[in-house]
Amino acid sequence: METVAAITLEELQLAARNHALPLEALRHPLTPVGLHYLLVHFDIPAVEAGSWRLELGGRVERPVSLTLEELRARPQRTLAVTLECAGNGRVLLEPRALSQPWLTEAVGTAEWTGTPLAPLLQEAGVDEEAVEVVFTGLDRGAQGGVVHPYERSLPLGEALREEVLLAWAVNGEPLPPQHGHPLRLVVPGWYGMTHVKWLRAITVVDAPFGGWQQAVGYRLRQSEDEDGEPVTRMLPRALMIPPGIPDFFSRSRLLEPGRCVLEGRAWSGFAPVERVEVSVDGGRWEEAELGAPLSDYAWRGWTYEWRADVGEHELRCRAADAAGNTQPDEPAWNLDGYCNNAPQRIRVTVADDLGTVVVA
Ligand SMILES: Nc1nc2c(c(=O)[nH]1)N[C@H]1C(S)=C(S)[C@@H](COP(=O)(O)O)O[C@H]1N2
Ligand SMILES: [Mo]
Repeated sequence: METVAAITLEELQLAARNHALPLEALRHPLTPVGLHYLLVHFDIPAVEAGSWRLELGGRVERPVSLTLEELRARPQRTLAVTLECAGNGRVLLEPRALSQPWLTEAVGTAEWTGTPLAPLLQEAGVDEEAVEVVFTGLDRGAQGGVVHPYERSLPLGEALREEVLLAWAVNGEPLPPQHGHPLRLVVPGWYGMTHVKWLRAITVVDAPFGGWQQAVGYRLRQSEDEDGEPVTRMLPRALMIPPGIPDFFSRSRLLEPGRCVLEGRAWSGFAPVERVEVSVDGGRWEEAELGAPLSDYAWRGWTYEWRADVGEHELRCRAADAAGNTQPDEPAWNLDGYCNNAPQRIRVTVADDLGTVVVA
């Protein structure tokens, strides 16, 4: 049996609310919405659909208040975007931060439909002193002993990128409650925390935003008294659909010997994925075949032909992007457990008669 330090009741409570992508769902290029990973810090807020408005203000010449109908009447764009939680891999760090205890599969890819943010900001007239844009959700709670709404900022230059959307639909349907109904921010390439759900306000500011989720949360630090670097874009990662069939409790895999086409998906928020490799039993990394990416901001499929022989095996996969980012063999530790993109490992028992296999 494999263990990590004992899971606390609080971690289990978070894990039961926030679910990951079942790995077999990697077979879908676009993740069906119910299978997309989910992360909600506080509660899913109650939204008054009739009176909801988006307030855009702060350091702009012409603040605006928009209904959903007004937003939907604006130019529309649909983009396939891969979202991954920055805490993905947290539970595999030692010692680990007490938070949502993700393994490796806090990811999903969907087609988000909305209106580009940049023209809205330009129409409102951003002041010369503006440096950041703050996005505020309707949800509130306490974290780190501080009560606050969920809110995050982006540097002005990032907020003005053409692919940044205010989205009201996912995979062609209105956003469901858990994914941000009625409107969420989508910032392709960035880790999940950036994509603020249940958006109620967008505020242009002339000084760096100091809210908890920005100044304390989502920073790579070794100790409490460090400021740390902010977490931004997704590091490369490849995931594999576990081959064969699972053992119920351990979820280790059972497979008959012979040719087995391993398949999975790989993404990076920095640059296109240009290589995926597979290693069997700690051996040489061998190149997988790449499929076409769904968009500039979404994962691409990969396949690798494995000759499975009878015995116990461990499979690993890893991705590298065109900017030179790779997946390290060992994760880089940080206090809050972000950005652990160490390679996924899958144990497989290969046997002629699966009915006789006893999983330890
Ligand atoms: N308002 C609000 N937005 C939020 C969050 C939240 O708790 N509240 N969680 C963030 C985090 S940490 C992640 S990883 C993504 C998850 O998006 P999803 O649940 O749609 O997959 O939403 C982000 N946006
Ligand atoms: Mo997250």
